[in-house]
Amino acid sequence: KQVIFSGIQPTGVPHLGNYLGALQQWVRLQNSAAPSTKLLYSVVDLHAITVQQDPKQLRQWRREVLATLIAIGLNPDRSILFYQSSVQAHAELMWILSCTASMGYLSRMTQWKSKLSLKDDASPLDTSSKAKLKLGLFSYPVLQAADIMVHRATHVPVGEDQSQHLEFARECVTNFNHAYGPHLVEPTTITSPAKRVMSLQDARQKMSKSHPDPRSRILLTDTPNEIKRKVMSALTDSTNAVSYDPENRPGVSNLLELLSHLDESGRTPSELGSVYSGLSLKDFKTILSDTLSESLSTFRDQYHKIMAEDEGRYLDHVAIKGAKKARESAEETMVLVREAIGF
Ligand code: AQP
Repeated sequence: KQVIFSGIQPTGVPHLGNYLGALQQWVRLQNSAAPSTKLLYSVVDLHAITVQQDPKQLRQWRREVLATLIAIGLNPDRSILFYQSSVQAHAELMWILSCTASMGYLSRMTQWKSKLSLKDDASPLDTSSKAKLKLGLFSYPVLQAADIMVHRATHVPVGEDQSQHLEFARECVTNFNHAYGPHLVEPTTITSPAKRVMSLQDARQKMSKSHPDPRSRILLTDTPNEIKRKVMSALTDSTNAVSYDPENRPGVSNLLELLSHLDESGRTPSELGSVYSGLSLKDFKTILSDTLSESLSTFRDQYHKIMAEDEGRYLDHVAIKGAKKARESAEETMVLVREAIGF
């Protein structure tokens, strides 16, 4: 049986990178799935607290992210939408997997190293820097593995930045099954054509919710004016012409890639580079910002409608219903796991 699982952190309003890299694929999978396929999409709030969050803000972001999932087209009657912390089995399985997970493997994770600002060849950290590092941030991929395995997910649609974590999740399955028998399922990673959407302010960094410069990302809720301001101030280079050359012109190439992901006729970035080669950067950016505003307008309307309806606690209702179904789904696995371990 096919089971699709993925998650998004409630660390802010989702941006275009989240959408093109993952969320859009979640909707496609929902809409093309066979009736027997189980789909679970989680707002992974346990992951969000690996960095300290303001409780009021976190509660608000959870609602906003849940509203986003519905506004992009996920149907709570078809896909199970839930807050991760409502299903305790995620944390329980994480502990169990921790007992067979390799520290050495975890310490090689690129995301862990980048949070430490470590390069591959960096020297070891001193004692005071080590004291500031939190265990949760280090063991985050084990929780991610538990999220996937607790629902026996066969397919996990994520952005390319998560590939290494999925590889680790498969390693967790192997370790557990080797120790206790073949109870956990090995998941397959599904990546979107937009594998990695880059920052508007630095085309070598991925677009991210937590980057301090808000101009580096387009939020799905941005108004046409905000989109225009951000696109116009996107960092390009001193050549006032359009061409696709990711090596030498990363800024403008990133913008062409964005346009290509939104292009209804499916033109590649390099084809679009030729189509717009006669334009100034300013005119090209205007076309991109108009296309973005247009593409996000239906989402924006839906999102505001859902948030307005929330006076009637619509989102709470969705979350309660989703948590109940997700708990049932997780419990099916946990019964097998507890039995296999000897509990
Ligand atoms: N720039 C990106 N390009 C393509 N895919 C992306 N994803 C995130 N950024 C990009 C994918 O979006 C899904 C949800 O991401 P997440 O919120 O769980 O975590 P993240 O990868 O850590 O995203 P952010 O926006 O960078 O959050 P912060 O700043 O809080 O760390 C995932 O499938 C991810 O691959």
